[in-house]
Amino acid sequence: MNAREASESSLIRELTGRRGSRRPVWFMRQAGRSLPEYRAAREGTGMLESCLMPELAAEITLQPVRRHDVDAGIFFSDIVVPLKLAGVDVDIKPGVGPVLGAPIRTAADIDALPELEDGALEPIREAVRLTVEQLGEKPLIGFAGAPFTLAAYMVEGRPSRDHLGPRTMMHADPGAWRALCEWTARASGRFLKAQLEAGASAGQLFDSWAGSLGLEDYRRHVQPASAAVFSAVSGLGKPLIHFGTGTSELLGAMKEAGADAVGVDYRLSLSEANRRLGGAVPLQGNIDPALLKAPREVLEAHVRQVVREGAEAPGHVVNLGHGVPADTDPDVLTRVVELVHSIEYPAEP
Ligand code: 1CP
Repeated sequence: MNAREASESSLIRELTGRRGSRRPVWFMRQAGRSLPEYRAAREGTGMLESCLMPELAAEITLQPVRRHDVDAGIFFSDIVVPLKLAGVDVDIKPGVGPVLGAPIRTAADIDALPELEDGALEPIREAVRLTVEQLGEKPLIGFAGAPFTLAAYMVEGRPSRDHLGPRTMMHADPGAWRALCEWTARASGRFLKAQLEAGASAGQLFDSWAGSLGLEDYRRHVQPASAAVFSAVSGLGKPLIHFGTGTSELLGAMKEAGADAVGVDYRLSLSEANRRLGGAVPLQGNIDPALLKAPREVLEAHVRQVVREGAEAPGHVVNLGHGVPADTDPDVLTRVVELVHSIEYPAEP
């Protein structure tokens, strides 16, 4: 898609606070295990290996766009792909998630981390180019993991619930913590920049686990590194979304890190999120994924409420409050898209 078409897409209009002709909707984890065509395409190929096969990554990115008529593709990759491309021993284990061969625990471990070279990102650029070519007039969203969420996997060495390891490190050895966040910020910044330069129309920074932090720790030990990722790409003029879960108390600080729009999880109503952000920030969210399995009329009433509350903000992109659960019936998602598109939408005066 050329730059003019992209800037007029409903997604980009809402993210920049301009109403368009249709209310945009996409879903976090719209590509993935909920789709039989995804399971077929991935058969016999490892997760990280798939991310580095440009034709396969493009095909998987396009699958949910074809099936659901969502208003954007989200690039099929993973937040740990830049670690892998830098040469860190990381894998994504089925049913578990990212696992490191050797967790990063000391200043010496951090010093020894290999730097992500720009040339290593070529498979990512190629996959984005192929995807954008086939998406036609729909925009592609690029993404990266925020420094805290990435560092949490690196320190714990695997998924964790309370992220005690990284939260201890930021206080016990603030110098090492800062160095680790600077490393992850550089890696994520380069990964996101490669996608935006190759043709993605917007970017999302996932700080999925930032909700385990209090506001003071977030501001002192995390926000500067997230701000560094935003500033690495802010010159490209593409709207940037900042999302985390359990981050109701952090929304203002996440906006201040340099985002144009804020993703809200399912725990906070969009009306309240809009109030907390001074009515000045486009919002994304926040259908509760749990309701995808509720009776049709219960889900429909919830979606209508999300849409009503989103209309109070200067822009609204409909999404879930976190990712699509793997066992979701894909037809339910298709119906949510139809419903969102069918609700009367105020045209620009
Ligand atoms: O075998 C499989 O199918 C692997 C499942 C899977 C998929 C489809 C993983 C492992 N990652 C992905 C793709 C992915 N990951 C995308 C693109 C697809 C899309 O959104 O449609 C994106 C944007 C991500 C980002 C990602 N990876 C996040 C942030 C978003 C979120 O869900 O909060 C996180 C936290 C990860 C880590 C990760 N990768 C995979 C899993 C299962 C996890 C989470 C593990 C945990 O619980 O800590």
